Amino acid sequence: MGKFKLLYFASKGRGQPIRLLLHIAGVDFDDVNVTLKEWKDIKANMPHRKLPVLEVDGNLIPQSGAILRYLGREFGYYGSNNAEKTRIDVISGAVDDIIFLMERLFYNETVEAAKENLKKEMVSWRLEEFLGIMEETLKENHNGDKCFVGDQASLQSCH
Ligand SMILES: N[C@@H](CCC(=O)N[C@@H](CS)C(=O)NCC(=O)O)C(=O)O
Repeated sequence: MGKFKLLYFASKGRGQPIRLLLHIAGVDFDDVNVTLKEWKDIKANMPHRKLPVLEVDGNLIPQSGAILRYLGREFGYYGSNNAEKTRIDVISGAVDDIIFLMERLFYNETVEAAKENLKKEMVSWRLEEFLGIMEETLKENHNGDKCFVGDQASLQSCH
């Protein structure tokens, strides 16, 4: 297997869980920080026209969730049985929900009033509810004394 190359912007966002997983798996990789100027030139050639993209052996893999699961399967961070894999997918789904909301807050809401409402909604109940669900979920495994799934870190530990 060739060296991995991660293309993303110089921010945490959807690229950071992938960086963290590559680090905890001890994988040597090129962490390419694409500038907005460079992005304009390469966007048309990127699958799904979005970043992150993981390049391996000449193949370009888009979609952060697919990349994380690919690396999880490759390096043993995607649970050890179907129940653990499902638990990882469930937690990743909850994280996706909150990321979707945050993206609306930071990037898509152009009208200031709408932004303010969204901020209130986010802080007053969505975030609180999300953290409550995460706490419940953590406690389901070894009473919250270890990690979210099984006995070791898995791909969703990187979110
Ligand atoms: N579902 C995709 C979403 C990717 C995405 O929205 N990427 C943003 C940055 S976080 C992007 O590439 N924005 C630049 C653009 O759309 O031109 C994933 O999880 O990878």
